[in-house]
Amino acid sequence: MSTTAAVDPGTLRSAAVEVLRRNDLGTMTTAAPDLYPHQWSWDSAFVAIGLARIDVPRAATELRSLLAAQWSTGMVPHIVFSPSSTDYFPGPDRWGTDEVAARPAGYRTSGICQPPVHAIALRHILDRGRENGGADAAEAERLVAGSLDGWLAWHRWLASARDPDGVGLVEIHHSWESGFDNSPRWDGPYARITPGPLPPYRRRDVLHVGSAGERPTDTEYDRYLWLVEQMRSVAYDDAATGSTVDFRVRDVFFSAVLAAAAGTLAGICDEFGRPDDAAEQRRTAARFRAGVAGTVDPATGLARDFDVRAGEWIGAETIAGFAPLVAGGEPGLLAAQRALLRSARWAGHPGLRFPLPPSTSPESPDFRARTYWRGPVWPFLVLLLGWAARRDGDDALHADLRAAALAQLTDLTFAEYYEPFTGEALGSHAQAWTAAAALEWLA
Ligand code: 2M8
Repeated sequence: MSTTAAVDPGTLRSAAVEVLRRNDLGTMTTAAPDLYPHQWSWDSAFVAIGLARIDVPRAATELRSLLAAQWSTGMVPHIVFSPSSTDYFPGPDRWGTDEVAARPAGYRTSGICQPPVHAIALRHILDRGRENGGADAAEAERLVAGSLDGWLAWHRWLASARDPDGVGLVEIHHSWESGFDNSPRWDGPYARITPGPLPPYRRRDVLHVGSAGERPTDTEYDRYLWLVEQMRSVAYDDAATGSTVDFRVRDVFFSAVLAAAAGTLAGICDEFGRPDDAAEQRRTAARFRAGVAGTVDPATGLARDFDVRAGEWIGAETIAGFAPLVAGGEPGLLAAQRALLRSARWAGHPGLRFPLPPSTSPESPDFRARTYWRGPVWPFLVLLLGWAARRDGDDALHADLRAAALAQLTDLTFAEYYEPFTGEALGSHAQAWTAAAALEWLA
């Protein structure tokens, strides 16, 4: 197994910058040029992290553009549609959000959300701005001052509307909210859904990848579209959605991201003279950290999602099981998770092209090496794990992930995901958050 970089860092950097430039629509960055021609919520946070390495004001603009589409409830929508493309399905007409009063005028959006990485991106922009000083520092400070209330409202909405009972886990209503669309995590909940009548539709995603087999199946897409119909039928009202929708899962990885983001936002609140907000965010972080830790299966050492409708834990062996590493937590738990991450069931598997954790364990019967969220390696997730490792003082894990990630990315495709055994680039190429991950690792 080789982790030797095939190209020099300058070449990798220039190529990554070029990908972000190509995806740049001016004030928003598309997640990918053809497959995803709009702004996605958690993609844009990673994009902002990468942009902060090359252009602090542009990074600030990325977060501002996303936040401008925040609903009055506090929800940050998972897609902000660009008016310049209709080449994505489901588009805004299918979502039917134009009539929703909570959506800000002038923005077309989806009606669901994605994991709240944004405060982590805000921290990166602030740090890069201060390192650079001068106009960059001033711009980063302006961004924080002007957007802090929006990020607080976003976290508050998640902590209330999506965890009304205070269990410390975020409930999601569509696997698109998790960002792990067709992960084996969701096979059980989807198997229990029988879609009702659907208006006819034609998928566009399969037109933009090498093989339709890399993407979710038509059976899965029918369920995805059915959930959209259900939420649309109640105009995306928070309370009504919970009692209407056929997919209700407490998502452990989403919850871990909220814990990490709330902890990060607390630090920013301190620096900006907001001690009460800081204390509130620390309470949120502690609540969701505890919620995440409470899901760990003693038999496998992995954290688990919970299917609310079925009333059962979800035992799939996926990278989401490492949620405690993202959330942070008690040292013994983190040490056990790090050992598992490095083990032969994960990044230490002897057949891997690069020692990086695949999205599903290669030892799991659910593993599919080429299929989207069922096995391939996702570079942005590796970056998130590396960030969390450094936050929690595991510089060795950070360094090992960095070396392997950079070696993987020197193929210069900036693929959406990679086949774990061969390193083949799969899905979309020139994926924005993959290029952003390269820039962050390089720094
Ligand atoms: C994928 O999800 C979208 C739907 O949101 C799709 O397949 O059409 C996921 O990988 C998701 O995590 C990601 O944010 C999005 C854009 O990269 O693509």
